[in-house]
Amino acid sequence: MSDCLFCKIVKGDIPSTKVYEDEWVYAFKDIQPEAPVHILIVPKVHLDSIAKASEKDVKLLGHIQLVAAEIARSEGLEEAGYRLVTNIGEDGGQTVQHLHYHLLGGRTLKWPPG
Ligand code: DGP
Repeated sequence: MSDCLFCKIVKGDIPSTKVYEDEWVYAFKDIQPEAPVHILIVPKVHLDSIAKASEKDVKLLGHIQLVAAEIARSEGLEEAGYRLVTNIGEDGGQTVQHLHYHLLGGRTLKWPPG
């Protein structure tokens, strides 16, 4: 999508601090970190949110979660734990309409979130 912020970041049209990249996925540091480690993991193809995913996306979605675990490992979060979360829609707190998972860690996270 030409006017999508995260599509522009994936393409390199808007700068970001890259953490990981492969054929399907791009991961970068969140511009407004809510924890010492706050990384966004996005598919390179545009999908509005998990609510718009379908059976054809199953492999991609599984891949994203394994990538998230690998990034968490490389950030040294595995032992203490971390959170992987995706916001959906207005009430879910989604502000960017391109599917993204927040990987948060480096401090004790409260539950439930606000
Ligand atoms: P959400 O509220 O779940 O849609 O999360 C969107 C996140 O995207 C939010 O934590 C802030 C982050 N963000 C917004 N604009 C930019 C940007 O231009 N660069 C980076 N790195 N992160 C951004």
